[in-house]
Amino acid sequence: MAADKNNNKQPTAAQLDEVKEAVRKLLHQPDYDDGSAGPVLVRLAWHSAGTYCAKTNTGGSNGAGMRYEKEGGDPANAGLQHARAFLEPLKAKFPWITYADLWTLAAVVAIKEMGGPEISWKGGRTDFTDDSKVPPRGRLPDGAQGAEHLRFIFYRMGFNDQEIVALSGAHNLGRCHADRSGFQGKWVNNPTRFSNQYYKLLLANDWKKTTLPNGVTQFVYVEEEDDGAAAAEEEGGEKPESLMMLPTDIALLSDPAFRPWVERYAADKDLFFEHFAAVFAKLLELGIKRDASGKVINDENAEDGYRS
Ligand code: CCH
Repeated sequence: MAADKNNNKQPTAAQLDEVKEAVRKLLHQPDYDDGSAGPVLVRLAWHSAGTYCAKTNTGGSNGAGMRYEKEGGDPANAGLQHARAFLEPLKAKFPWITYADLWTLAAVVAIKEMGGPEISWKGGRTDFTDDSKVPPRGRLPDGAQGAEHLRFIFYRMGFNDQEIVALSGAHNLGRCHADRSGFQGKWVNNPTRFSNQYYKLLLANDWKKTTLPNGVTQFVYVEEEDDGAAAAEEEGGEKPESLMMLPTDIALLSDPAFRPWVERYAADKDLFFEHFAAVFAKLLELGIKRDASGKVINDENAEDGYRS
């Protein structure tokens, strides 16, 4: 973003580059999960934006409401304190950037760095100074449910069926943690590499419904010997764990409007990247009103983060 001489509070392109470089540097976390902070940073941005309700024009990534217990304590956000903690030193180093901008920008940088597409990102989000505008809990999807629930949640934000399937491709990244969501495991063998593998695996495998010791139901596929050995080698000799899908992921296969998009994205990585970049950029802009210069104007009472 170029410096705007009428609004000297906007960061310069050089300032933003410094933040992006700092995000790239923090992604490598050898002692965390699969060695990268990337996946959980992507989930942070998604959950910050995914509270949006088009009808009431509430929620969305503006405000960084997850800093408050009202939103941060939503059981759907369990584990995202790790993502916020990863970014805290950057907020200290670059106090001019708002949390709302930092969380969304970090995801865009992480996706690119993990081999994904370039996603357009605009800054200028403000941070709430109290929790009065924080959206109610319960707006984020529940992995135990099916297609109807996905439509209920994503139509509320203004997405269509194709966009729901494209967004779901983020499950190429990261994993489920029993102590966060109750689900357990990763969707793909290399969960720190952005690809269309998730769709390929959805279609290629015979997913078996299983109930975990904690009573949670998910779907698993245990790899064949050969694939397992290759994956183990790739991951440094560790025994391969079985891959998993949430009931909501499996719903993409059984629904007649979702499935054709799963098939297209499995067959065409470039199409998936193009559609994912567009829909993720849209997600991050939900609920953000800008004037002609791009300045965010929807929250006149919020602290302006660019006042250093
Ligand atoms: Fe997701 N996701 N997600 N998800 N998600 C989980 C983890 C990640 C659902 C449920 C879960 C999106 C959509 C959905 C990521 C990105 C996106 C987990 C495990 C559950 C459960 C959490 C845990 O235990 O740590 C459901 C239901 C939906 C419905 O559509 C969308 C959209 C995105 C982004 C565009 C990422 C990334 C992760 C991995 C996080 C990590 O910590 O590794």
